[in-house]
Amino acid sequence: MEKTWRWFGRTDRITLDALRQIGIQGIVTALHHIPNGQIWSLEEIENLKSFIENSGLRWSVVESLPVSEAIKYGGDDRDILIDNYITSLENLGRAGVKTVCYNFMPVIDWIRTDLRHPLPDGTNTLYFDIVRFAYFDINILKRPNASKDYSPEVLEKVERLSHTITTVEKNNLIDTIIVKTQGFINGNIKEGDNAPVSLFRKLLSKYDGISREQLRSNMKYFLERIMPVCNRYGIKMCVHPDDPPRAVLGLPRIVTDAEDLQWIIDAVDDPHNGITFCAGSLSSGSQNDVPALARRFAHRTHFIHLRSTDILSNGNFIEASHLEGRGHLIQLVRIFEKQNPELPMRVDHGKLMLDDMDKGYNPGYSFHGRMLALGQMEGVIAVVKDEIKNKLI
Ligand code: DNO
Repeated sequence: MEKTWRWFGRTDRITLDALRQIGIQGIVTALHHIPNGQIWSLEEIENLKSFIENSGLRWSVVESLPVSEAIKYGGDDRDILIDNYITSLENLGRAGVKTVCYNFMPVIDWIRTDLRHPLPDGTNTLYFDIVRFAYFDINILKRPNASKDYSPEVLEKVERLSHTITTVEKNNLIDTIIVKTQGFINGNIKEGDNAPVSLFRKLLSKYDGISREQLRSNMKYFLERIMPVCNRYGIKMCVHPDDPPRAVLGLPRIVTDAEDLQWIIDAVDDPHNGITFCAGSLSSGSQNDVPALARRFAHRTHFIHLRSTDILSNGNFIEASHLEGRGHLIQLVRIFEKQNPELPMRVDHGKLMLDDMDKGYNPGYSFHGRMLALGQMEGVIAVVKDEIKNKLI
């Protein structure tokens, strides 16, 4: 596997020189300063590409070229936005950056309720608490009929929480769910936006009446339009699974499990229409057997996120060590190394540890935590390469 690292551009406090020192080969990044929906010019792309290459690295993967909301809900301006998307793809193709990660999650990308969940060893990790999430949905967002989406046990706990939760905790919840996890990945809401909750409600309303089938048909429409260009330039598109892989806040989600992944690759049967195998997102869905998914979809996987989670008995989930948990990363390395030893992989979501704590890194993107995970994965990859070489597997 090619060892890559998500780097947030020139303002990232983790430098490319530091990444070379820890053995990184390829960079995963985006033109983060260009607003969602606008064209990535050839000049801007080449500029960043040379900056990366001047440090002895390569720009391996774009994560993400964001898909605008109107493409997802099928708004009047979707064709213009798809035209812009295609122009950006053509420019990436001309510049030779040919693996592009994207997602098709309506309104909200990845979801957590706690970005600093303390672990017994003194480190912090990311956490999803179903009761706090339901509290946000029912009592803060006040989404009509939201309580229908939760079990009686969860609703009872939400009721109890509503008597004890403080204003600070409520604000943190809003900040975590719709601001801090979204802004840095070119999401819909960013730090400093006024009245994020009402902004969020407005976005949700765009999806009134949009069913799972409709969202699928909008995705197919998008894929049918971009695939000829991907073919011409050899661009591998890879859709990121929904995190967590299930419907949330009344929004459909369509990249959740084996059936969805199969539907996507069948929607336009072209090798350029592929998957980002994010073991972390997939493992947080109890329906998913992650190694089985890897075996089934390795042939269409263009990019891998090595990360793992554990689902707790109360339905919450937590990031697991990269060597443990439902992601079964050791098995995945075996599957993917055999499939294609050139596949780019990045470790995803490290813990906050040592002097990561006060650096203000984007949530999940610590330095030491990710470096530890990278070291662990490198060890696994070395063992697997040795197994393959000596025909042990
Ligand atoms: C979070 C990430 C996602 C991912 C996008 C890809 O840490 O895994 O935000 O980058 O969904 O489009």
